[in-house]
Amino acid sequence: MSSSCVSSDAPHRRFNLLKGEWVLVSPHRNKRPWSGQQEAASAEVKPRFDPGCYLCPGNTRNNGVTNDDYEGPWVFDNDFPALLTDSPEGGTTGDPLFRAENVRGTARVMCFSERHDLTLPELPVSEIRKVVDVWAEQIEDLGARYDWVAVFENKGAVMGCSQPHPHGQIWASDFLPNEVTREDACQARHLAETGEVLLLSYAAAEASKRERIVVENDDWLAVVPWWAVWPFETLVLPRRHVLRLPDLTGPERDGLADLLKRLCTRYDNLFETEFPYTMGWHGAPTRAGLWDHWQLHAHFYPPLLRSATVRKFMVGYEMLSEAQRDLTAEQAAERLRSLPELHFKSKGQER
Ligand code: H2U
Ligand code: ZN
Repeated sequence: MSSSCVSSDAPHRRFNLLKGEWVLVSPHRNKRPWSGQQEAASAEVKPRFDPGCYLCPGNTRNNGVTNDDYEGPWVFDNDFPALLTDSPEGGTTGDPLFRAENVRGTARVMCFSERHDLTLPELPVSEIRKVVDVWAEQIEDLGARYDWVAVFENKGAVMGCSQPHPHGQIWASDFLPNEVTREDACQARHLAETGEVLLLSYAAAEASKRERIVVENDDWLAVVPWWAVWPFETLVLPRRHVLRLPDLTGPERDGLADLLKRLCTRYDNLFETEFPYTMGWHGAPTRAGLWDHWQLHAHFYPPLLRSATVRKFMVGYEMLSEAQRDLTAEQAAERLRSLPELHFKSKGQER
């Protein structure tokens, strides 16, 4: 930490400018013993195609619909969507103590590729680029009709992922969800107060400090953010001002595919496991409006703390007071930076 007034090895709080909230950092606590829950490590070898998988090409899903015989990314309507296209529109309870409003939306599932056995970092960069293109297409398509399009991936059973076939989700809604509303307000305030785009200034500052960078290339930066809450949380940022994924140029999409492969490979190599996380894209809302204060970014929120089986719990003080971490963002970035970019599963296969 560069500030002379805040000690990097004593308890301190850091401010998350994007969410407008503090996180308690307790680096002196790093060595506390652990005899709590361990997750079961999965060493399972998956087949290229699984006849029993609901998401593999040509298979029949739970509801009787047959999947396309697809190659590359493939999107289908979620059979159990949380939002419906034809539910009642626009009503509220009108009761200030018991507020509610009707909402509409839709949900889709996106298989990253036909391969049942390959997670995002195990796909070649050219295949990850196709995933980036489909993310952008989906935001463009649904963004024409909805205020917000959430593009995300829950990876690993520990994060509640229900299907082993590598996939993400897309939910579109006629409202702005809480996280987006908060980021919107914080970014708008920052522009109004400083005349600068928050995450553009932040990316430039991280690029020059070089304390929290995990991977970078000409167009992108992945950092453990100053205000990280999850042990190995990262923030993926373009270096240029970009509002939404569909605005990315071809070379920027290639750069993103390269960065995602390298970042997720480091994640997997950290504990030699398919590193679980929830990741997702935040870009300017697709509702009509002035969104110049926005900067496109992705959050990776991985739960693992000290091995493939020991996770961080957001409980106790965190649920009741505020988020807390022991490992500093700088230590986490250093750990991830020290890892190779050859995937642990390909060890011994390199030529
Ligand atoms: P996870 O990303 O958390 O694993 O969720 C998978 C989604 O896939 C989930 O929203 C959908 C579930 O509704 N799904 C289908 O639409 N059809 C199926 O046959 C299996 C799962
Ligand atoms: Zn499958």
